Amino acid sequence: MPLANGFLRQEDFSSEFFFELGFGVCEDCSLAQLMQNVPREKMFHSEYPFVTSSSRRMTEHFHNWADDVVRERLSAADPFVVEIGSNDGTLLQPIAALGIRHVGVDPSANVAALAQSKGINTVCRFFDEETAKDIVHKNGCADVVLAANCLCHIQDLHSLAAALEIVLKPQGVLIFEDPYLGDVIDNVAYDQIYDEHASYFCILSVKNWLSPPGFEIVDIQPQNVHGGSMRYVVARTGAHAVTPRVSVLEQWERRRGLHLLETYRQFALDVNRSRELLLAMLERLNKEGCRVVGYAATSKSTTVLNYCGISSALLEFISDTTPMKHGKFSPGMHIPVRPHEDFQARYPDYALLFAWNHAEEIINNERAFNDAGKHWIRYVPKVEAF
Ligand code: JHZ
Repeated sequence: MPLANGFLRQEDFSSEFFFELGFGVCEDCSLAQLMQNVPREKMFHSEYPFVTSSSRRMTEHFHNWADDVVRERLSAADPFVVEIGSNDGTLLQPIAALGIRHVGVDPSANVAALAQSKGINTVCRFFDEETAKDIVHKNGCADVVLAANCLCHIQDLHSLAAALEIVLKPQGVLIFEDPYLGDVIDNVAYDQIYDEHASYFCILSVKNWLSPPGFEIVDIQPQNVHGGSMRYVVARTGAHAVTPRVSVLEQWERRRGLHLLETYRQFALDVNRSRELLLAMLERLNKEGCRVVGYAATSKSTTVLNYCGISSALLEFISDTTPMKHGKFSPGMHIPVRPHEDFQARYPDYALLFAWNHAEEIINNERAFNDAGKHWIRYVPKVEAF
């Protein structure tokens, strides 16, 4: 597999980086994880092409979350908030606008600069123990540490726990959100598996990871974004009351077998079947002479295109709204990425929805596409055209 966000120019095809994408689960701690990690500097750098605010729905989601944090968690005098993986500052923006002390941490210089340009205090580096010490030295410890779709990107979870011990106040909370393993398995959302996502969390694995260093999950809140995410509220053991929701979900995970190898063997069969069905549909449409275009050059699309072997013979181009991706080619399969205007200028017969997680927002924005008698193709939770 190539890098999920490794959109590249033609002159860079010959030096493209590949690695073996393997997905496994630890029978001791239940952590679903990549079997081989890519060096972090290869993925997060000064040309990181994903910008959080690329979805209006996600921007609303993050602003609502920030409002909840301000209302429920920042009653201390002169509170201080840290965000790990702050990208363009979308989540911190409402907090910064209230004059609350904050710092965002992100290793990708281009997105960190976007946040800085909006007045969000941002340090451009990886979050680890050294970064935590520096933050505490300059600002004191944090009341709240936030992380949105970020902790699953951090490969060394033990070092991360040590950094959290350094940065959090005794009564402080870590609130993080990541795609939920239960939804990945249930919806056969295998495209969530790619280089950046080192871990695929559930209650069972988060508990096993964070209990030894002295933390516990005090609350969980399922989120209807990115195809099913989980928000975990974590505190030092005994510091806050634990809601019954945590054990209810843990029991469901055991019944669902998220700790059992046989669950993942079945998942592998389901993933294989999904590939067969999608390829069969694309090949049939190709034979019938239909034009098919990809919609949104997501990180997830890299897994689907390369795993299924979908080339530009089956997919004319991929439409995307991110200027940094335009004129480049998709990682591995080298399908051209073009501006959204090219999609609108001449509708294809079918659009393969790589951003199925934003389906509601996109289908609503593109009503004219369906009205013109054109069709979407989706492959999560099942392969279908509509
Ligand atoms: P989207 C990213 O994954 C990367 P991706 C990251 N690794 C992660 O963990 C998840 O987010 C959470 C385009 N788009 O949000 C813009 C349109 O073209 O599913 C972006 O290129 N039109 C941090 O990349 C891409 O989709 C639209 O109307 O899978 C973003 O895709 C919309 C809404 C998006 O994330």
